Amino acid sequence: MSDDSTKTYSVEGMTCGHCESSVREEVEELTGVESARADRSTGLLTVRGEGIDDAAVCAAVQAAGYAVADGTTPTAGDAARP
Ligand SMILES: [Cu+2]
Repeated sequence: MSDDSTKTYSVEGMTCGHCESSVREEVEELTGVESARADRSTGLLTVRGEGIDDAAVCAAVQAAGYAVADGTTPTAGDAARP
């Protein structure tokens, strides 16, 4: 029944655990987002959910005080990941 997918974005400017949680909390408030994970060591934001809106994710990241890197190509269809 679920049509989950995972998208990955590059986020600039995360330097500590607080940065990670700021980004994660903003993104997790978005409609359709089931969970989000930010990793400062790779600079990657992984968002899992249904009908994820790229523009909304970018706006949420900006609201947290960071930026999604230009040229990020969201990857869709990784639903099979455990
Ligand atoms: Cu920080």
